[in-house]
Amino acid sequence: MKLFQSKWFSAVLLLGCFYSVEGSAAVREYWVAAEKVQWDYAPSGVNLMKEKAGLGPWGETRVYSKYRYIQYQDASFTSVVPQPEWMGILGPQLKAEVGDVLKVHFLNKADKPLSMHPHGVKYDEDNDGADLRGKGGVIKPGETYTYTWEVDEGAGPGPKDGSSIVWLYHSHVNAVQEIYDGLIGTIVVTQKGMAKSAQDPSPKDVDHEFTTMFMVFNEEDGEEGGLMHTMNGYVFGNLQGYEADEGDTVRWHLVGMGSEVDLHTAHWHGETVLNAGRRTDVVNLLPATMTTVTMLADNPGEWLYHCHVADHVVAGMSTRWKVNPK
Ligand SMILES: [Cu+2]
Repeated sequence: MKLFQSKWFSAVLLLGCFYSVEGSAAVREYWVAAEKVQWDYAPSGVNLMKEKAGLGPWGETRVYSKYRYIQYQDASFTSVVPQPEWMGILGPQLKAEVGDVLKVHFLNKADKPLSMHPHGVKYDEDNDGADLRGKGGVIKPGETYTYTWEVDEGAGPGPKDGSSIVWLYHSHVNAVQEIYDGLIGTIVVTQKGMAKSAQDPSPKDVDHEFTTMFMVFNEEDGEEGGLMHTMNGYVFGNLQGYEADEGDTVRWHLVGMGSEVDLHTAHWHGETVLNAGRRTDVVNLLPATMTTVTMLADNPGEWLYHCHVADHVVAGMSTRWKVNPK
């Protein structure tokens, strides 16, 4: 059943990305809207790591008004492409293989000017999604803009990387505010020749690609109860759904965001990872760090996965992930 669910998810995600060929390049089209939402940092209502400890000051207000990037099936922007549970507040994961072109049709369904600015991929000024000079820098409410991003060699894995790497995208009209709003997501680029198929650019040598963003959202001008120490927008184990089977190869795409408080050290219990050829079980992240590591999930169990910074753990930056036995 679990296997069936994960296959169903990837099929839907494939439907959500329209694949075509122009000349020699594969074009991958996505439809993404920015929308105002209500976000619950702990939808279970409890501390799932230590129930008796409660949610502390962070549980006094759990729901805040946020913005999110939401993926739609097509240009009608009517049916939402469902995301795996573990993606949390992140926008859709835009996937491509080196040599492809990403076309992202952006609709601003929110109440202020917004944009999409990508890291890593190649763009001209009109497709930078930032600054006032390019056409894509400021998209007003109700307007649509199509960003064209070239996934060239410089956007792909380097000699010491695995077969795929992660890049951020985020709104960049008032970038600081909009990242804290929740307008952030990732792009994953697979090495040329390593895609599963023409339609699915995920790397063929891994079974799962999980993404985690470590960031402290600042909801109440620095008041402790509004400093939400999140993994993908969730606190105290409310981030659910990281699950692999014994023997699977798992790729973890890690990103950090925020300010000086955002020095994070992602730590998995139960397994180690390869980080650009080095073996570890802790990966350090600073704001806008993008790191991809690979794990052989060979140790069944339900394991902790948390930031190792002392006061971040206490404030809820932790969850669990699972390796099912064969
Ligand atoms: Cu941390």
